[in-house]
Order: sequence, then C-alpha cells, then structure tokens
Amino acid sequence: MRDTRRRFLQNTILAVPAIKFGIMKRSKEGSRPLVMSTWDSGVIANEGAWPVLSTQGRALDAVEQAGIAIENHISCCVGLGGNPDRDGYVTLDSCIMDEKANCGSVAFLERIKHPVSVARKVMEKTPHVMLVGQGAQQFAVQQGFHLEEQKLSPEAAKAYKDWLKNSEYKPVKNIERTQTNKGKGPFVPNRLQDGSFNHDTMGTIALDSRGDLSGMCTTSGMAFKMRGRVGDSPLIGAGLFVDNEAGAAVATGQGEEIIRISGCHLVVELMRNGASPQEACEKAIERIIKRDPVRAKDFQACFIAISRGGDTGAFAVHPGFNFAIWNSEIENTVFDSKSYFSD
Ligand code: SD4
Repeated sequence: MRDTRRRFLQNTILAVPAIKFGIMKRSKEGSRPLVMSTWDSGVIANEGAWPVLSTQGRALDAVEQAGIAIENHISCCVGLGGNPDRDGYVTLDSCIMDEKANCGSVAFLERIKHPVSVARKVMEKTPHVMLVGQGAQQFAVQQGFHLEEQKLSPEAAKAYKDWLKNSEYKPVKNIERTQTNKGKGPFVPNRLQDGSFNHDTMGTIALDSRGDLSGMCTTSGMAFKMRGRVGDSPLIGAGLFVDNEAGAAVATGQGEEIIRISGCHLVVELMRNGASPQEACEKAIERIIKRDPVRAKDFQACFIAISRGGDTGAFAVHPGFNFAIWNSEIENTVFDSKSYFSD
C-alpha cells in the first residue's frame, strides 16, 4: 500500500525556491529563458548555456554549449576526462534533441572531445539518429573533429589503477554526494580524494525566449563498465526526451534501470497527460522502484524536467542528487533534489 511504503521526501531549504520559481509561466510576449542541468557540476554546463539563452538564442544552441562547457572541463566527470571502461578506454555517449523532435546521438565513441557536437552533426548532416563506435568516430573525423590521443586524465588514471587492484564491478550510488558544493560558488569537481567518482553524466534541458525546448546528455558512462556497454544517456526516450507540446526531461544514474522504463519519454508523457514536472519525475522514479524495490536500495536514478510553460521538477531514488538552475531571477544555483528513500 502506498502509505505503508517507506517513503521520504527529502526537502531542503534550497529545494523550496526551485519549486517556487518553477511556477513562473510563459508570458504572451514570450518565455522566460531557463536552463536546468544535473548534479552540482551542472553549474558549468549552465555557464555554457546562459549566454545563448540570455541573448534570445535557441535552446538547441544553448544545450550544445552546455555540453561543450562540461566536456571541456577535463578534470570533471564527463568527456575525455571521465573514468575508463574496465579495459582502460574512455568511451563516450551523447545525444541532443530539439523542439521539433530532431535528434542525434553517438555511443561508444572514443578519442573525440565533444561528443555532444558530433551528436548534433548526426542530427543535422545525416538521415539517421544514432551512430556508434568506429562508425561514429569516422563520421566525426569526416566532419572535422580532431582525433585526440588515447590517454587517461591523471585523476582517471589513478582511479583506474586503484580499481584494478580488486577489479570489482559494483556501481556505488551517490559517491559524489560527499563532495557537493551547494548554492552558488566555485565548482569543486566531484572526485573523491582518492580520485574516484561514480557519476559521470551531464544532462541539460532548456527553454528559450521563443518558448522552445531542447535538451542534451553527455557522459563517459558508468565507471569501469564492460567494454561496449552503453547506458541510457545516448538513447532518445531513455536518457533524454523533448516534446515542445509537453516538456523536456533528462536522466542520470544507473542507465539500465532508466532504459527499462523508457524513463524520459515516460516523464514527458506524464506531463502531456497533466502531471506537473515534479509529479512526473516522482511517478517515473516510483515506476523504477516498483519493479524491484529491494534492488532499488542499491542504485541511484534521477530525473529533472521542465514543462512547456517553464515549471521545473526533479526527483531521485536516493538522497544525494542535486541540480543547477539559471533563469532571469536566479543565477546558477544548486538545489538538492527530493528523493523516494531517505537512506
Ligand atoms: C549511464 N546514466 O551510463 C549513465 C551514468 C550516470 O552519473 O548517469 N552516471 O548509465
């Protein structure tokens, strides 16, 4: 029964204004631009997006700039600075989607610094949605992207060396929460002191002044994954979904669990059927937990969402997830998400 379930909505002081400014509506003259990104490292992504949004630029351009900004941050969690797979190679996944359901995606891409921009090229220059592996790399090079050296960042090299001692594959949920820097302020990368971290995904969704939504997701995937493993992040419908008539959602966490419920498509469909972004994120997380409540105690999964009117929502399986928002009133601030379990 719903009431007897162990449920706790973690509600921090910072979470309240997130919901409050989420109720700002689109005016007749146009929308108030808004960008929302996963995790506290979302402040870096938002810094890429806001100059575009605040000068009446397209949400699509803004989210691509968000991805580029975080992929440039080499000591951070996504892009070529991310943790490698169990064979020691960094493999990248990314996708992007605009207000007309144009979308592009790359997966299992190696040695390319900006997978989000390759995903955009797939969307704009091919009749396809998704390219993977060597084919994606070949396409990127043809499009003028530089083939980088196959080399781990110092932090990732150290984390990999430590991991090799036991070679255990056990994703640790929310390892990053010990390092969160709430509120405004300089971003501190989420690696633990020993150089390891477990979350490696940046998702950004944005609403522009025309009232158009777009989103992107970029990741090095789960740390020390099996070679060839691809999670939810490059999968349209699972890790990202945008529908201008309903809303946009992006996910982070254990990709397999998000894929099983077509997570972001579900969140957007719930909004289409009248749910607020907050209710939609909560229902999608409940769907994940219902499938296997016991296992859900050991993994993290999280959604953030924006409705077409500019309301926002976020929800996670466990505490520790946070997100960053920038709009005309609140400058790039990190908020704690509510969660199903209290831990
Ligand atoms: C994946 N969803 O590859 C990604 C991982 C992630 O924070 O979000 N990590 O499954």
